[in-house]
Amino acid sequence: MATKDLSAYDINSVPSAENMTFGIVVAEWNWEITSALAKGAVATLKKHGATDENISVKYVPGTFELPLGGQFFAEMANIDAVILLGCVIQGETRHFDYICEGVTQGTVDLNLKYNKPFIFGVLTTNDEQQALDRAGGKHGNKGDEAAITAIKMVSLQRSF
Ligand code: DLZ
Repeated sequence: MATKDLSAYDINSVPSAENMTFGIVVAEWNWEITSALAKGAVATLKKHGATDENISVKYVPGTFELPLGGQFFAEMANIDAVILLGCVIQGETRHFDYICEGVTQGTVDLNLKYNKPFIFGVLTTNDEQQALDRAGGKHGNKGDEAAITAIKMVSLQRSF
């Protein structure tokens, strides 16, 4: 799968998601962008066979809250993989750095603690245009890519 441009990925290289269950956590901050990521992720999961009943979408206020939202899924539902979707845009203060550090380490911790895939679908950009370019714009939709990564990781886990 191409990492820069999803239009180049080989659809046949993606396993069927027919019997897989997914949680998606979406940050409400930068909603125009995160809602586009979520739309892409859901459409891609369904394109590969996931059913509506097997996709659960929940919302958290900001990207910083994504790991806890993911943990709620891990603790409370029978979910094969969780996709975390957010968008952090560089501002004038160091808030950007703290949010990015928190969500990154939090996501790593979830993967290892629960031994299941928590997919990092967070855009970390210098400005809004860069984010729009990656949420259905000229660089594709990173929500699609997160969905494919989730399917592949569930399939990998099942292969062991
Ligand atoms: C506070 C804040 C700021 C300044 N910027 C963003 C951002 O660009 N993207 C995002 O998802 N969230 C942002 N937030 C909110 C934090 O993620 C978090 O919701 C608050 O700090 C409360 O914990």
